[in-house]
Amino acid sequence: MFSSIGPSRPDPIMSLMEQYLADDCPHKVNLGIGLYYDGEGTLPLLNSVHEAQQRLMTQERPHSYPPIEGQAQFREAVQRLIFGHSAQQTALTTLQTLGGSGALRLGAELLRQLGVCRIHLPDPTWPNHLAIFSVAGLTPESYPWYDNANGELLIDALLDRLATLPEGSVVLLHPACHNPTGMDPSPDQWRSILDTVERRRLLPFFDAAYQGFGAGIEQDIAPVRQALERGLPFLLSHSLSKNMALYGQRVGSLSLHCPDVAAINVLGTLKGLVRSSYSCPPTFGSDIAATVLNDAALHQCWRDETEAMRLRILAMRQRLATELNANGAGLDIGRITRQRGMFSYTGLSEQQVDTLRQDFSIYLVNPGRICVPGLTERNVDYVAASIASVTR
Ligand code: PLP
Ligand code: TYF
Repeated sequence: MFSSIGPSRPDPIMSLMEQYLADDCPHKVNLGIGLYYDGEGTLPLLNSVHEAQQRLMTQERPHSYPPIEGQAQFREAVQRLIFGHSAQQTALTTLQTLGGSGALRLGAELLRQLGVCRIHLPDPTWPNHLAIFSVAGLTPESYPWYDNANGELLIDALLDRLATLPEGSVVLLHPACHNPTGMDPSPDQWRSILDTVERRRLLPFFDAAYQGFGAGIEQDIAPVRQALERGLPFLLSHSLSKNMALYGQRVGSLSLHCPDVAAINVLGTLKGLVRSSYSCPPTFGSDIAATVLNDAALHQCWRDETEAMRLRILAMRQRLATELNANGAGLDIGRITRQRGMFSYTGLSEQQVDTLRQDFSIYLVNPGRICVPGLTERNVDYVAASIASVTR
C-alpha cells in the first residue's frame, strides 16, 4: 500500500538550520532561516505580546471552539491593521488562518474550486510558494522579478510579462520585503504594476508576511490598499508570525476583496473549505494578537517594537555594507542597502556560500540569501571579514 513512498528531499532552509545547530564552532553565525533575532541574537518575546499573554492567562476561560472563520475581534482588528480606514468595505472579507502559509493554501483551494489552473510567481520567490500551490493543484509559472547579476528589479520585463497574460490570470505579489531578494518596487513602479493589473484584468494574490519590516507598517501594505481603492478584486495572505514574533502560534489571515459578489457568499465558501480541512483555527495566538491590536496602549507599544525591529535590520544592513567596504570585499555592496526587509540577496555564488559554511561556520541560504537580523554588533565584523575573504 505505502511501498511507493520513497525518501523525500528535506526542506533546504530547515536542514540548514539543523546543520547550524549541530555545528560546535563557538563563533558560528546563523544567517539562514527567516526569523527575527534581536541585538543579543535571541528570538524576542515582544513586551506587547507578553503583556497581552499575561492578561489572557489571568482570565481562566474554558477552551471552547472558535467560529470556523476565527473570532470577530481578531478578524476586525487585523482588517483595520491591513486596510486602515477603508476596512469598512462591504466587499471585503477576512478569515483567520494557520499563519500566512495557511492563508496561501486556503486561497489556493478557493482558486482551484473556481477552476483556476495556474498561478504566476515572481522569479525567484519563497520556495514554499511552489510547494503550497502545486500541492493545492495549481501549476506554478514564473514571471521576471530580479536580475541577480546586476542586483536590479526587472521592472520592464515584469510589466511586459504581466501585459501578455490572459485576462483573469492570478499573479502572486509580495507587497513589501520580497523574500528572498529584498528587492521591492518603488511607489511609482507599484503604480505601473497596478495599472497593468487593472488594464489586463489580472487577479493579484498578495502575500504580506513582513508588514513593518520594510519602510514601515503603513507603507509596507500600501500596494494592497491601492488595489482596494481602485476597486480591484484580490486575495491577500497576511502573517503576524514575524512582526509579532508569534511564529509557532500560527497567526495569520486570508482577506478577499471581491466587488462583484456578496462577501457573505465568499465567506461561506471559505468556511466550507476550512471545515473540511482543519475545522477551525487555534485560539491562543489570535487572542494575543487581538488583545494587542484592540488595546490602544498595547497597540502603540507593538508599533514601537516593530519599528525598533525594522530600524535594527536597517542598521545591520548599513553596518555590513560599511564593513564589507572597509574589508575590500569583491562584491556589489550597494545592493545590500538598496534591499529591504529581513533578507538580502548578496550575489554570493553557491560555491562562496558553501565555503562560508564549511570554513567559517557562517550559514546562508543558497544562492546567497542572508537573513539580515541574524547579524549583531558581535558578529558583523567577523561576517564581513569572512565574506571579504571568500570574494577576493
Ligand atoms: N510568505 C512569505 C513570503 C514568507 O516568507 C513566509 C514565511 O517565511 C510566509 C508566507 C509564511 O508565514 P507563516 O509563518 O505565517 O506561515
Ligand atoms: O526562511 C524562510 O524563508 C522561511 C522561514 O513554518 C519559515 O522558510 C520557517 C518555518 C515556517 C515558515 C517559514
